[in-house]
Order: sequence, then structure tokens, then C-alpha cells
Amino acid sequence: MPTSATLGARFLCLALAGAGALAWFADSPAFAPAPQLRAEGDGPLVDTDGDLLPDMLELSAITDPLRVDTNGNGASDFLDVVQHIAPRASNRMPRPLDHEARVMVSGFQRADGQVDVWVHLLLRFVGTQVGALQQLEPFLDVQGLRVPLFSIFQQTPTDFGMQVDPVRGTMIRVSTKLCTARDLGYLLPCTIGARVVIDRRTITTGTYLARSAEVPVILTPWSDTEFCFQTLADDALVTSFWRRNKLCLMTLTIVGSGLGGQVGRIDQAECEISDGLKCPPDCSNGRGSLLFLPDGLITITGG
Ligand SMILES: [Ca+2]
Ligand SMILES: [Ca+2]
Repeated sequence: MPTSATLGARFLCLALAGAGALAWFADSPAFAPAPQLRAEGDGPLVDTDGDLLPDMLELSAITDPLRVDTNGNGASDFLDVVQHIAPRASNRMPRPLDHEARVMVSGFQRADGQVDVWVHLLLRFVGTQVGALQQLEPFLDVQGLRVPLFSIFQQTPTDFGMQVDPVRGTMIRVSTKLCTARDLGYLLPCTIGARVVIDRRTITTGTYLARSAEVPVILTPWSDTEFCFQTLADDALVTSFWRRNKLCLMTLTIVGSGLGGQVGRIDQAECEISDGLKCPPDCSNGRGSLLFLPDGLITITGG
């Protein structure tokens, strides 16, 4: 008897085939008749609280890997993250039920000390309408050049997870190992994302990655107006110079726009108190820095 996850995987594969995205999943376990992969032990895809976000991804999203609903707003961390709702803002209610997509990036330290970079595609469909997915084009944007990522994903391990809720709809996560953090370092700053068309609505979603204090960091929305640089793999890459129980809180102003994106300027940047997080020693040096955001700020904020 196929599991619901296997059936869901097949539905998604059919939808992706129609969307021209089948190549990404051609070698994926999602095609196999066996049940979905599950992370075991201390692996990169362990999901301790079972909210469909691996522990390592919760670090990027700044959610609690031990709580399904970190901000207590009644929606799971997965739903908040896929809807770009600040996961620690308890006063932000979930948005109306709709199709959603978001691409996020996380890191995982292997036994040999190297840090792998994983890319996660998060999808939420109304009901079980996974067939509403019409196009999926993963990309890496670096210095204004857009590099398609289908061929890379096709050759790397891919994991698939799904949950179906009668009220919240169908939630799907596809995770793919991209490269090592050391290799990614040559490309920073860059944006890893995807252009997704669901039910004729185009969503461009991505994660902006940069370098701070010589290590890769993720530009993560903290509130409606603030952002922070979050570490890619917790303690794996940071040094003793990083300030503990603080985070680098920033404000951005869009100072230019043109074909392909917007330029944002960091106006404020300070290490602020925040339990369990870390602030790079060069946080305040970021003031005045310019960031190129492909397809604009909406790519990382969701609008
Ligand atoms: Ca989780
Ligand atoms: Ca929540």
C-alpha cells in the first residue's frame, strides 16, 4: 500500500512534469515507490519537532527546532516561513489560504568538518491542488548573472517531505544538497532562489547570502522593517569573536532599481540582544553597504 507521502510525491512529480521541471526530480527519491526519506540521528534533515522544517533550516529561519509554533500565533513554523511571516512575531496572524512558495538555504556540518549547503523549496497548495504548479525554475543569481540550477540539483541528493492538513492545505518540502560552504564562498554575495508559477501567479523567491566576518551568512527578515544576518551552520563557521546572545539587526533602504532587481543600502546595523543567536564582529561596519537584490526586495520578504 503506497503511503500518503508516496502518493503525494507522485502527484507533485506529475505536476512538475507538466511544468517542465521534471529534470530536477529525475533522480529524486520522490520517484521511488518506497516511503519518503527520513532523516536519522544527527543527519542534515532531522526534524525534531515534526513541523516539516529540518532542524538546520530552523536555524536559518530563526525558529525553534523544538516547537512546532515558535511564535504562538496558531500557525506552524512551516506555514509562517512559507508565508514570510516573522516567526518570532506573535501578533502576526497567518495570511489567507493561498498557494505559496519560498526558497531557503541552510548549512550542515559533516563529520569531517566541512559544511554542506542545502537548498529547500517550500510549497503550500490550497487543498490538494499540487497540479496548480505550472513552472519551477531554480536559479543562482550572482553579480547580475542568472545561472539555472536544474542541472546541479539533478546530480545531488534530494529529500522530499509532505504534510496534508484539511484546513491548511498541502505542505511540501524539497531539499537538495548544493555544494560546500567553502565552494559557495567564491560566489558570495549571491541569491539562491526560484521562479515559481502556481495557478497563473508568478512568485520569485530566494535567499540572499553574503559574507560577514569571513563566513557565509543569510539575510533573514526579522520583522516587517528589519533584517538580520544569520549564521549558515550555527557554531561550525563562526569564531570566538562573534558576540553570543546577540544578533546583527539591520534596516534596508532601496536606493536604486532597474532591470533585474533593486539595490538596497544598509542604513542601521547594530548587535542587539537576542537569546541563542550570534552577531558578527563586523556588524556595524555594514552601514552604508549596498546589496543587489535580484527581482527586488520582495524576493526575500514575500511582499
Ligand atoms: Ca522542525
Ligand atoms: Ca507560528
